[in-house]
Amino acid sequence: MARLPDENIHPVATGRAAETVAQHQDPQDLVFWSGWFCPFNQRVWIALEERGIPYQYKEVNPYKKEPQFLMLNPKGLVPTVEYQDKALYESIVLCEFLEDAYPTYKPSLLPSDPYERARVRIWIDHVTKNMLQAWQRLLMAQDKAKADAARSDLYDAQRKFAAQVKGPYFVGEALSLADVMVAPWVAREYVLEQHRGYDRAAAGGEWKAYAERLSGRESVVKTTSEADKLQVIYDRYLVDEAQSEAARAIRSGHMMP
Ligand SMILES: N[C@@H](CCC(=O)N[C@@H](CS)C(=O)NCC(=O)O)C(=O)O
Repeated sequence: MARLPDENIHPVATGRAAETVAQHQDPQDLVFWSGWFCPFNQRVWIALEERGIPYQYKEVNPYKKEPQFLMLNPKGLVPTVEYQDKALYESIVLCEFLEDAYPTYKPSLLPSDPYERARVRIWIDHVTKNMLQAWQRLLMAQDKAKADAARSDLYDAQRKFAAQVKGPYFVGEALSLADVMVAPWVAREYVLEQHRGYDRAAAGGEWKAYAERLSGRESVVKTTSEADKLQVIYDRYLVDEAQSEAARAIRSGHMMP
């Protein structure tokens, strides 16, 4: 019998992420409605931290679909942002919004060169359509054939992405949104290593070096909670009992929401 996904979720961020939460309690123009465990959410959190944008952190459990939260985001998903009392959502849209709404906060995470900006967006699309789908399929795979296929697709997606990384980051010296979009899943690769026979090196030396660099980045570390709290959530996916929108989508062969 599948348990509801909110039952065992630790209610708030822990470890380094809890320290970051504590520093962002004062009211601000921007309220960040966050689920500490969510990788989509962490994208926005990393962007906020990288750029030093003032924000007020508020924790929400998106699985409860509370009416007040659904009024902000009809999908009932984190991340959600309230900016000057108007609500926005979708992690990629939100990161782009932060670029538009806070142009004076440096560094920008989009390169100034139009070609490079477009290249960043092309490879974010690759992350969405290829890398994350394979990641989630591998996480939820219940037999060897499915796991092997998903792992191979994931290595392929990571290898292709790594070939585009100019180094040390996607566009060169500066961090960009291409890196931000990948970082939360890189920081969670240990789950696949421990449970799904994943090996970073099998995606190639370029991916391995890039992934190590990215997961050690301060903005990633300071928005990451303790591994044992995260494991409770991943346990549900590993036995294919998760009831999130993402789990349902992967189970039925669709793209994640
Ligand atoms: N496409 C969305 C995905 C966000 C998402 O799936 N968030 C999950 C947590 S990681 C959520 O809120 N799940 C609640 C649910 O599935 O009911 C984005 O990029 O922001």
